[in-house]
Amino acid sequence: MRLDKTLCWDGELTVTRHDRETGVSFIIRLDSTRLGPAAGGTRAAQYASFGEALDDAGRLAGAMTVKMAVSNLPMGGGKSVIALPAPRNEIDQDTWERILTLHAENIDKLAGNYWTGPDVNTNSSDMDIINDTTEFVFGRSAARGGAGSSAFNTSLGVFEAMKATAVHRGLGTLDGLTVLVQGLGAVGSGVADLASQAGARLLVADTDSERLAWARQLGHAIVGIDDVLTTPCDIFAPCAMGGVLDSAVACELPASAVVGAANNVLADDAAAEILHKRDVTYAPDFVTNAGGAFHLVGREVLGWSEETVGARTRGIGDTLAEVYSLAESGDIDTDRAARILARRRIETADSAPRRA
Ligand code: HCI
Repeated sequence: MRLDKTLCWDGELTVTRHDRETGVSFIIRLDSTRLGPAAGGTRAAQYASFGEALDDAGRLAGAMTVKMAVSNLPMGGGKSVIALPAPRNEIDQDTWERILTLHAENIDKLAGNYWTGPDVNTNSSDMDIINDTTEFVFGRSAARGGAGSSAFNTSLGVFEAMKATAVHRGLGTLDGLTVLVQGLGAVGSGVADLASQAGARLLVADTDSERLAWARQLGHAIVGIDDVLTTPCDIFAPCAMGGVLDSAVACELPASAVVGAANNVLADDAAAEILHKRDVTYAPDFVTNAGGAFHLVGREVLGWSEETVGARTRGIGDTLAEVYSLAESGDIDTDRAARILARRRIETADSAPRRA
């Protein structure tokens, strides 16, 4: 039997469902429950094929596994994809609520082995709707007893990662450095704010004209979306979609470092190695963007105060320093080094899988 390559995935479980009425396909992938129940957000997007949606869910679930492990959080990795038949903004509220409810039914059947949360195109209000059907959801609104949006804390973690990376590179503080932020959504705009307050010169790119007007008002310089990967800067911060750095881009990127918020920034296996050879410091995305997980898991599972969430998020700088040190001593790329640290944590965990 010849298997489709998207099915050759070494995670633990894939659940799929199709809804004829809306034309939506649902995918939940549990990459690993070794450290605890699999957790990871629900992404709603259009995909060219079901295979691409499966592949995306698998890669994103895998990123959650290493993120939780390297961040020392007692959760595994999973992710959901809701593959839409039309752009999200063309779906009316009743249809959207039906979609979320069907997704919530699927989550509920997994009986706590998978916990969802907000991701691209889903927010706290959507988590409230999911919570009408299942309890296994992070990031509900505060009114519903949830921790709300994790965007600010994610931005804070990326900012800490930028500071640690600048020090590692011998660039000192962010004051006077040029930071290019790609994507001014909730997380990217927060990163731009924090870097600007620290004295960085901001270059920003987005497809949305309102967001660009906001940036212009703050005095940031605008870079065209087609020029992002060829504009010189000290730190490139990809905060939009993943997959922006393939090998060809890695060969040319005119930056000293890459420190962003997007999940799965690297588009192929060789990109990290190429950046390493060119002495471009790559801060692994699953280390830098863990602030969201600290906020959600910290507040909702571990009972942390805001202060503890803040302290653990600032610790992202220390984790990165560990990654850089391991990469240097082994002359390996930073993505590999961070995966080694994650694997160590997974391998030294209790042999019995834990439940919530
Ligand atoms: C993320 O890191 O992608 C968001 C954090 C998160 C953590 C747990 C469940 C859903 C989302």
